[in-house]
Amino acid sequence: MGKYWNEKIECMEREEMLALQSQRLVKQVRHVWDNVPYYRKKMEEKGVTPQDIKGVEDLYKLPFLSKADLRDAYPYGLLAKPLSDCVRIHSTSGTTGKRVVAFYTQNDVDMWEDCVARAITAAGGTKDDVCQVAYGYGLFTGGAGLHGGSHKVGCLTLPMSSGNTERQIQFMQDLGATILCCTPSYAAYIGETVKKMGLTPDDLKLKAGIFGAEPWTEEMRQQIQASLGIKAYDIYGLTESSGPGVAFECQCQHGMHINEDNFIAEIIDPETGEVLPDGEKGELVFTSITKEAFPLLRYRTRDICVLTRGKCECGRTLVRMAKPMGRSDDMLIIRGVNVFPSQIESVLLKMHNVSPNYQIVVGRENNTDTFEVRVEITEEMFNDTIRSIEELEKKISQEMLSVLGIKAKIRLVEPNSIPRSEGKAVRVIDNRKLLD
Ligand code: DLL
Repeated sequence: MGKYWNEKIECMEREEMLALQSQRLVKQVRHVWDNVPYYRKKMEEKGVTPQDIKGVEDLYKLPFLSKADLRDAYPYGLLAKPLSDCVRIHSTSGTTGKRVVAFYTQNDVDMWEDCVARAITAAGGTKDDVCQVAYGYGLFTGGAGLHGGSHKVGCLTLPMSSGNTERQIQFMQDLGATILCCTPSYAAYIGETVKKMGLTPDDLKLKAGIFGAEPWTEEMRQQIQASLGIKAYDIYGLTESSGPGVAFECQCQHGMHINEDNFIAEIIDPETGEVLPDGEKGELVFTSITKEAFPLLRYRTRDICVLTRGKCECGRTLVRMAKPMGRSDDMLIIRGVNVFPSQIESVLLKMHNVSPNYQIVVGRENNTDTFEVRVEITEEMFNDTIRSIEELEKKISQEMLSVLGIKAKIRLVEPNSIPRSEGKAVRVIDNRKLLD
């Protein structure tokens, strides 16, 4: 088995890819215009018709879609196929407002699973692997997405879902799982539990992990790799665009390759909506050019990242996106300074004697924001002197100030005192929202 799932597409020359995207885009715009009155109205308001879209170069003429549109049109307003042609529904894990529901035809499911198969193959997966899927199953796309891709590759699939961590590890050992798929925070927890159970990575057959659904840093990657004895790969996606597999990491781990034959990516200035050149940081926007049931055009993801072109050493020509540094709506504004949880994680994981378990607590006192970072220390540190604990607090506080530009109160807490997550981690508690 080669290192590509679909070499022709994954290594396609730029000109050819642009021609393919253009042809698919023209067809998709017509499909949406004919079948989605909600978006057609948006196009009419902007004075655009399908005739104006002759290729990728005309993409900028189309109106954006946002999460607010999806909520407005809930549940069927953006459906582009009769419900009788749809075979599946998934939904976002968001906790505020109405959930977003996405619909899939059988062709949509096939395309999605094909994208995930590319990710598994890029992580070294073949039909000889045992793939343990520990993302949640259900409305969340993680379980179903990795499950479908794993089948497609022909791996022996272990549909564990998340939770019951000791049993998870027991199965991993007994059935010789070689690939683990879950959120990075859950992978870190599994790593911790392996150690607690008196096992080492040598007791497991794992070789790779495919982790995504939430931001995670390079430092976190190193920790997970060491605790499980694997190479850890990033995977990106969102319910609105089908699920995991919109982009995936290859062996080179220099950004995630976007499946451009199905999704056209743009980076825009989140304030003005202006399209930014490759290499500039901004909000990621996706246009799905092959989806039938729920084909979003110029969907604003709120994810902040950077695109890089140029051939990767793996041979793929697909554009790469950097690890998203957070969502524009996850960005905290503390005392007027923009703070991303990923910056805090990066500082903490560079320190010795702290674990990757932390929580950011923001509040307000006397009209001023309070900003506290709780972080667990390791067992070894816990048994150390108060003086050395105070020194560590001071060191973290200084480093945080130099990276973020504002002072955080660092509170070192006992090992295992911060709740663990089996899905997406809850890193931020913003008590200011209750006060507003
Ligand atoms: O999280 C889909 C998914 C499942 C991706 C499993 C990867 C693995 P949603 O619940 O709709 O879908 O959340 C989508 O999660 O807009 C990003 O903000 C964030 N996200 C997803 N993957 C990554 C990643 C799934 N690799 C939202 N790095 C997206 C950082 C990610 N953030």
